[in-house]
Amino acid sequence: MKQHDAMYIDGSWRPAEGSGTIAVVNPADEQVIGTVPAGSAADVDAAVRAARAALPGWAATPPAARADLLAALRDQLAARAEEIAATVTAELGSPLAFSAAVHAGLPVAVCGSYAELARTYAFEETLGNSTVLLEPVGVVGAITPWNYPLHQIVAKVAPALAAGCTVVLKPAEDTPLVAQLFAECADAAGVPAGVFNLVTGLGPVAGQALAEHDGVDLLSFTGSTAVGRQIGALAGAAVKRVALELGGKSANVILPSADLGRAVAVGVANVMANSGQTCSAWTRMLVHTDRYDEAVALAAAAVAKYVPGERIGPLVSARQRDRVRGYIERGIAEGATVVAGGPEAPAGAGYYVTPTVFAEVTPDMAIAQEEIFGPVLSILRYEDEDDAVRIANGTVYGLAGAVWAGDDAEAVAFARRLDTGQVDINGGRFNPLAPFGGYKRSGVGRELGPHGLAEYLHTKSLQF
Ligand code: TXE
Repeated sequence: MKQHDAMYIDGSWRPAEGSGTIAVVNPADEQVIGTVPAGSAADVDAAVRAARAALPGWAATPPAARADLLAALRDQLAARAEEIAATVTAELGSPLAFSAAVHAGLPVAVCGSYAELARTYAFEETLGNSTVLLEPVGVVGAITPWNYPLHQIVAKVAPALAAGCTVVLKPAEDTPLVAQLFAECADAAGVPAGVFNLVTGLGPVAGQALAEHDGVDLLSFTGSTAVGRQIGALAGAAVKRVALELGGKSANVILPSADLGRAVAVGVANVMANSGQTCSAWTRMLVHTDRYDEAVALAAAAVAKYVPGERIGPLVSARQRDRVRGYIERGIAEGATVVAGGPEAPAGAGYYVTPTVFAEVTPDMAIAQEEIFGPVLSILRYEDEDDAVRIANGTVYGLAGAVWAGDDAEAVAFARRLDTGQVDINGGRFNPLAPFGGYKRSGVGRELGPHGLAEYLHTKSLQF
């Protein structure tokens, strides 16, 4: 696998200011597969300066030319899809087929949708006697997590570039290699020097330096609620724009009229995807009491097919594995019933946990309230529709969810009562134009589509 012992700043690969490095580990076999520079505050400063210097030129580039560049970037990502999939599998551990379809495929779709949007978006609008100019916010500091390492990068960088902003990216330390690949793609696509910059490094060092930097106009962060709070506080103190995509505890509500078999099968697949390391995962399945036992049996049977090391990968790190196992033990201690899996780890190397289903979960339990971020499903029962709404809305989060019913209209009527940013109706299909983001403590702002683009734009009104 090709690697850089340098960072991409101002259009070229430069050595880091210090000599620190970060080891990258394959979570499937615990072997070190490479090292990347551990960037310092000085490296972040160099990258922010480059981004600031490049801003006037890029902001003045016509949207159609920005669109052409994003189309070229999409083509680069598509051309290198195999390499991208192999890299994500090596540093995240996801099965290769999933890496190819999702980790490599999704960014192509998202980058392509921003190439289109840059071309068609109304960067100027008329309101009565005013003309409103939509202008780039400026230099963006993007801090991304490891769970969908390339998607998270593209979901920030593509709209930022479409808007005319310049970017400094600090990717997760667990998955920096695909970030290097992305920088190569940006370079090959012809992104001008300084418009996109990559600083690898640790969160509390490079991430913190970026979040605190005066030269950054907008912070876009995806990750834990704890760090999101700190970033939001820094942005508040500096009065700068912030977008936060944080955790979730989404509900998969199966109404009595639904096709139970399909709803459970899709629901289980949703939670197991990416080893459960998905902020929008439907980790709480809500089933009417009359069909509860049937749903539990179906879910337990479905999960048994997720054999670790075959259909489901490891977790990203020993820390995440221990955290998830801790939640499984906690669920047992709180009195929930394990109907599949449990805390015993599969034998051998790798940060695996056994896919687990809990039944008889009550809304007050930690496994019904907190983000576990692993292949663990909690099944709760409800008595009637009001009860289901109460349970679904009864966490601090509100990122995603699903509703299943005999027809879409019934599901939509229920979805209107949910305090959450995105709901899949009777299954749903991914749409790169649909806004994604949280109600409540799941975050601030939206990603993807025109709503995601708007985060990177200032409005200036001219009155005539
Ligand atoms: O996240 P962190 P972690 C949730 C999920 C998971 C938990 C912990 O529940 O179990 O968070 O994951 C950078 N200043 N999500 O510890 O630390 C860090 O380098 C600036 C949900 O890995 O928040 C990385 O680039 N930056 C989620 C990024 O923040 C800092 C995805 C995310 O890491 C920093 C991932 C600091 N002080 C985890 N400290 C989602 N919403 O999809 C860390 N970082």
